[in-house]
Amino acid sequence: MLTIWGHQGSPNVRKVIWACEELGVPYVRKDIGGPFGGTDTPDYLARNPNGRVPTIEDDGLALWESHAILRYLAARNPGDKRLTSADVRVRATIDQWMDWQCAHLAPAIRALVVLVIKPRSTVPSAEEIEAARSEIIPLLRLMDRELGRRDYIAGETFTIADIPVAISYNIWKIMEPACADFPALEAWYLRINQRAAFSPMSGQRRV
Ligand SMILES: N[C@@H](CCC(=O)N[C@@H](CS)C(=O)NCC(=O)O)C(=O)O
Repeated sequence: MLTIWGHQGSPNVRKVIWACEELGVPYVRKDIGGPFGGTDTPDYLARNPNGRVPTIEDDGLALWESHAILRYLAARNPGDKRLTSADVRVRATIDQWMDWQCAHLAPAIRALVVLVIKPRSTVPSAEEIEAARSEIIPLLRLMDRELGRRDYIAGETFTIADIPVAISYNIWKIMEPACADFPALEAWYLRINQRAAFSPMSGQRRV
């Protein structure tokens, strides 16, 4: 049985849970990190020397970094290409969007989360919030343009590339529920919300 180490409040853990749910991979999840702590113990560090969540263990393999885990899960059963593709070009496009989420979208969203959601001793100024928003908006506009050309972020089918970008967009929606400036992005997000495996992930306010 595959084990997921990590608390459900973590967006990176939620990516892994979502992929397991999509693929019907049985798993047990152990609460660690965030309010649960425990990522600095020798036992956990032996599995993940980076001391972050998520980590998975699967039949003797310990693996960390959420996107490496997503790629592993998508390729775990060679006969099952539901979340990836046999076509190397499509796989490269999937990788491109996953790297983009990690390098650009997630840090921009996180900068706003730190201002408006995470508890702080000082109230952020309107200028600080607007500066953080202005880093995110061009990225959402880019996604909106791309999703105007196809149904999913890396092609015409749902893949592991949709998971990180949808997790980030979910956090944006929590912070900006009234924002409807991106029609293709919204239509994609509606499609994503209809997936059975997404429902347990959506509506969670903890980020
Ligand atoms: N690049 C890593 C980032 C891992 C990461 O920073 N995880 C956060 C939670 S989203 C974490 O472990 N924070 C400390 C904690 O929750 O205890 C990944 O994608 O897995």
